[in-house]
This record gives sequence, structure tokens and C-alpha cells, in this order.
Amino acid sequence: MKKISIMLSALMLAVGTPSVALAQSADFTLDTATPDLSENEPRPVFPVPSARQLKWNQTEFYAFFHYGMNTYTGQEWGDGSEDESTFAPTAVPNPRQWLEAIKAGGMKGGIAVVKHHDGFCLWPTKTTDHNVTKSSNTNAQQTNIPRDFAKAAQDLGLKYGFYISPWDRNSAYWGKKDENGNYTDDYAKKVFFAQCAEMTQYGADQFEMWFDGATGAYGYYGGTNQTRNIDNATRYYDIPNLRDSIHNACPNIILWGTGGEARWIGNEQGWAGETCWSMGDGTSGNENAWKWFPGESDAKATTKGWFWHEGESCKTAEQMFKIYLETVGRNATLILNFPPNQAGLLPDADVTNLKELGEMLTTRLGTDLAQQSGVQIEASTTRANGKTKTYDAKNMIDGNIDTYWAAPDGTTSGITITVTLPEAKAIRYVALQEYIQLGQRIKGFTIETSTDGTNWTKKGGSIQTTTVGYKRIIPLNGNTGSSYDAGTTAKYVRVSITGSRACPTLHTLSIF
Ligand code: FUL
Repeated sequence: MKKISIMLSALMLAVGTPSVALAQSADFTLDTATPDLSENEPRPVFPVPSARQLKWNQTEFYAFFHYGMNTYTGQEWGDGSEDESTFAPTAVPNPRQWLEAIKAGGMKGGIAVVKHHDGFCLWPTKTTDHNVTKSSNTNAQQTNIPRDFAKAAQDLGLKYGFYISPWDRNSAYWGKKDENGNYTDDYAKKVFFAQCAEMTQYGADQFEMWFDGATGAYGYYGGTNQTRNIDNATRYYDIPNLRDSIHNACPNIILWGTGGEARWIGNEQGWAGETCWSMGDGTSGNENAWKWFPGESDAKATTKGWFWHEGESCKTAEQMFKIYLETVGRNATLILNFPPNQAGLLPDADVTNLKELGEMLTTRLGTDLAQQSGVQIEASTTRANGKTKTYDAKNMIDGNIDTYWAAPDGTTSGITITVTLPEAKAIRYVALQEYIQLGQRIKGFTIETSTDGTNWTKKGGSIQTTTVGYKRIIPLNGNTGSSYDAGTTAKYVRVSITGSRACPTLHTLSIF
């Protein structure tokens, strides 16, 4: 595909725009490819995801592991003054056990915290002495979380990535200013970039790097014990440059938070808006925003914090399933946190509840009735075939995410898609997935069921059936909290599209 980079430099110089914008100029490309008209494909509705954003979205449900100095101090935010020997695991931490547990929980990957705000590094880094090798504890001296985590993930066929806190309350360099009151680039160059580079060496196949947005407070800062802040994280960490360097080393990494390739969903309770665009900000996004910025929901599976704390308990499988429906089922990804304990292991209770969650996901959402033999599907309108491609309704039930149904240009409402099962069954969920390579389009739909094909009942209670996006799961009883009841008996399911930004596309329609 032919692409022309628009070098904004000349333009920017003319209007005197600051250097940060210049550094980002390579990001702006115009797609000048001539569409292959012989395939009659719908034109994209911008913005659209990058290839790496699309792959990232397909990860859907993954774990967060907060482990480190705080595990041994009972804190959530250490101030950076902690002695290295305070990090004293009672056994060599075992990331493989963490990952086996979350795999059983139905997750496709995980992100390990390797440095939190206290600056203590869980690997033998060259960038600071504040790391595992300086602890007097022999288990600590053998700890290398990124190495062991990456290896275990690769062995188990899981995606993986790391959380490296940009804010570092231990480092003397963080937030330091020169004699003229300007921030120095010592921290970015000597510490943070180097730490990110060290991380990339643990595997080129990482899927996400997590940079939280904290911009400073009181800290140890090399023994100065003072309050420091930064004014602009993007500039301070030279994010455009850092992002390019990381992408060069690990092409599939999505920079979360500071770095801007996926957004915070706006709360830590594990829910996205019922309306949720992959553009814009917050719980619902914004239909008119210019940038593809899909939502990630970060939530805790335990009761006391991100890190392990004495006496905490783990959410039940049923509670986690509700969170799943309200995030993955609403066009967001879900990163659910499980904190390893002082032995560097996930506690038994967490492992048990994860196993139950995995079984629940398989029972409830594991067998797509629309993909069983004898199912028929019809759309009231379908785009004309291309030379080799079709846009048939059947593409929604063929189990192939690369084929899709599409409406003709200009048809954006009044469309019905009807699925006929071989016989009436108890059903509880309908899931839809747009072909988001061409942009997120649908903005209104309804779901009805019928036993005779004549009398229809609207389903989903008062749930707002607005956006679809990467994935939308509607519990037919309208209740995400107790979605798995006796179900509704239906032979026919009808999805009506009532509004769309352009002709709608769907690659999958599932019934569970
Ligand atoms: C936040 C941090 O301040 C918390 O400690 C935690 O790591 C959370 C996931 O991100 O920004």
C-alpha cells in the first residue's frame, strides 16, 4: 500500500509550533492507496486501528500482577527510601505459577509490574543499584521477574508485557532541574529509556507496555527527601521518540497511558460505558474524536489494593464474570489484577476462583450456537459481491474473523439480520463484532427473539444497545449481575441495526 508521510515540519515552522509536534510528524500519514474497486469493499470510516492496536484488542482479557517492594512493606506506594533487603521473598518468585492460574481463568495474557513508583527494580538492571541483586535475601538475588515471566508466557502460549513506572521516587534524577529551573533529561536518558530498552531484550513479542500517568509527589529522590513534580509527561519522557524506539524493538507493543495507544476507561471498578467508542476518552469515548484510542479497564480482583496485603480476599468468579461482561462485553479490554504474596506466589484462594471463572466462561460463552450445523442466517440487505470477496450474512457465522457481512453504501438503518436455529433452545447472550479494520460504525441496534418467527420480544432490558465495536455482549435478561438464569427459549434471533456512521459491517454474530 502506498503511503505518503506528511512532513509537518515546514508547515509547523511557518506557524511556530513547538518541537514536540515536530517530533510526532512521522505519525501522520495519508493513505493514498487507490481502493481495489473490483472487490466492492466499503470505504473505511476514520479513524481506524493500526495493525498493532487490532492485535492488542484481540487479547481481550489479561492479568495484571502487582508484586515488588510494597509486597513486603504493606504499602501501595512506597516513597523510594526502602532498603533493598526489605525485599525478602520467602521463596524464589514463580511467575509460571501466576500465569498458569490466569490461563485457567480464561485470560490470554498478563502484564507484570517490574518497577513501581518506589523505583525498586525486579531484575538485575544496569540503571540503578536499587534492585533485587542488592538485597541480602538469597531468593531476592535469584529473582528476575521479566526473564522468568517472559519465558513462562512463551511456554504457555500467553501474551505478555511489563509495567515500568515512569515516576521513580528513588532516583536522584527524577524531576531534577538545572540551575536555570529547567528539567534535565538525565532521568529519561540515563534511567527510563535504558530500563525500557532492557525490558525489550526480554522478548520482541510483547503486546503492551504500561506507563501510568503519575506526575510526582514527595519522594526519597537520591536522599534529598523532597517534593518533586513534572509539568508535561509526554515531553519529559520524550514519548514520541521512546514510542518509536520501543516499536522498533517490539513491533506489537501498545504503549498504554502515557504513550497513548490505548486509553484508561476512566475508573478502576471494572466497567466501561454501555456506549463505548474506540475513539475519544473516558468510559464512553467519543464518536467524533479523530484518533483511534481503544479503552482498557484496569480492575482489582482482591479487596485491599493493587499489591498483596495480609487478610485480603479475592472476588468470586461470579463477581469477576460481571466485570467481564461490563468491560470485554462493552468494547473494552480487561486487565484484572492478581497480587502475588510474600512467597512470590498467587494465593490458593485466587487460584481456586480463577479456575472457577475459567469454567464459567467456557460454560456460558464457550459454545456459539450460531456456529453449529443447521443454522440459517439472513440479512434484509447485503452488499454486492466483489471479484473474490462476498459480504454475505453467512460470513457472520463462519468462525472466520477475516470475512464479514456488510450493507450497501448509504444503508445505515432499517436493517434486520435473522438467525434461525435448527430447534428452539434456552439462550442467554448475543454477541456482535464489527469489522473494525474499516472503523467503528454502528450506533444503534436492537435484539429480539421469537419461537415462531412471527411474534417477537425485545431483549436486553434497559441496556443501551448503541455501540458495538470490537465486541459487544448483551445478556438477554438485561442484567450483567445475574445474567446466567434459566435463559429465554428461542428458535429465532433478530438483530436490527437502527443507526450507523456508514454502511455497517459485522464479522461475527454469536448466540450463547
Ligand atoms: C496507578 C498506580 O498509581 C497504582 O499504584 C497502580 O499501579 C495502578 C494500576 O496504576 O496509576
